[in-house]
Amino acid sequence: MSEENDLTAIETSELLVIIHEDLYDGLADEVVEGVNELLRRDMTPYDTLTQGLVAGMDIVGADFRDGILFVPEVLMAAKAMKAGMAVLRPLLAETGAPSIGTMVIGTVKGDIHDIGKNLVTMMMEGAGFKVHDIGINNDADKFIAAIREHSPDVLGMSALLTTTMPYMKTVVQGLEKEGLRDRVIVLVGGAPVNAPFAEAVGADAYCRDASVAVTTAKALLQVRRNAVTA
Ligand code: B12
Repeated sequence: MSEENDLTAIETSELLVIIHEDLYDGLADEVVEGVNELLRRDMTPYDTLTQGLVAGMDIVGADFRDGILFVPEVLMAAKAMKAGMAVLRPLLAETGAPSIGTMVIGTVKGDIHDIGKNLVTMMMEGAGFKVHDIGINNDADKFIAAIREHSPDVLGMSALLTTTMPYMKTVVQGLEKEGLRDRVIVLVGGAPVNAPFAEAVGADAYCRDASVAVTTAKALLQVRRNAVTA
């Protein structure tokens, strides 16, 4: 976005394209500017996130896959994405919803991808969950320690690599060994994960995106609470 551009004069559809391009080019300040302009136009924080940032990251992902972009460029794009997310985070969390449950979330061992996990955290917080984010590259012991510390209703694990996703099973087995498995609802996600895989590793559900994570967590929590009171 060049400095001469007056964002306020641009159609929203075109502004979205500009944001995607700025994200692609790793221009964090410009992405933030674009996000603020969408919000000024009364686009909801959720639509700004999905149509502005996530859609932009999809383009980055496709070009990374096709060998058009490389790690340094993708890192810059990820930084720009995070800068945009930082603007939206408080707005998404600002629903005033009372705390409806607790979650521990982390990316599994060997994996440093955290954008999707951070998005899930933001959406879950926005839905009224208290979320303890234990970050990236977590081995089973770290997940287990966090569960002991926070006694969450929900455990979320993220993996973006086919080489790291099997580690989710190691974590679930660790929980079983420690007698913790039945205490938490286990949700798994990340681009290579799917429902049959979630079942195979002993998770309760696979969630394709952050909003599915919210609805799934709420639904499974309700089932669990009904079972306790029945
Ligand atoms: C950004 C990115 C990076 C950045 C990460 C920056 C960061 N801070 O996260 C950097 C440059 C560091 C990186 C590094 C690497 N990457 Co990378 N990366 C990506 C990229 C382009 C986008 C991922 C992303 O952020 N997407 C946007 C978010 C919003 O989507 P998402 O993560 O899928 O999350 C959503 C859902 O999946 C779900 N979800 C995610 N987690 C969870 C968790 C729970 C509990 C729930 C319920 C839901 C959920 O909800 C989220 C929000 O809606 C993907 C391409 C892709 N298509 O995924 C490749 C990709 C994942 N990377 C890939 C590779 C190969 C690598 C490297 C090995 C490259 C290298 N040669 O070094 C390294 C590995 C580093 C490591 N050890 O982890 C491959 C993986 C291939 C494979 N089959 O395993 C991909 C698919 C690209 C490709 N096609 O080649 N990467």
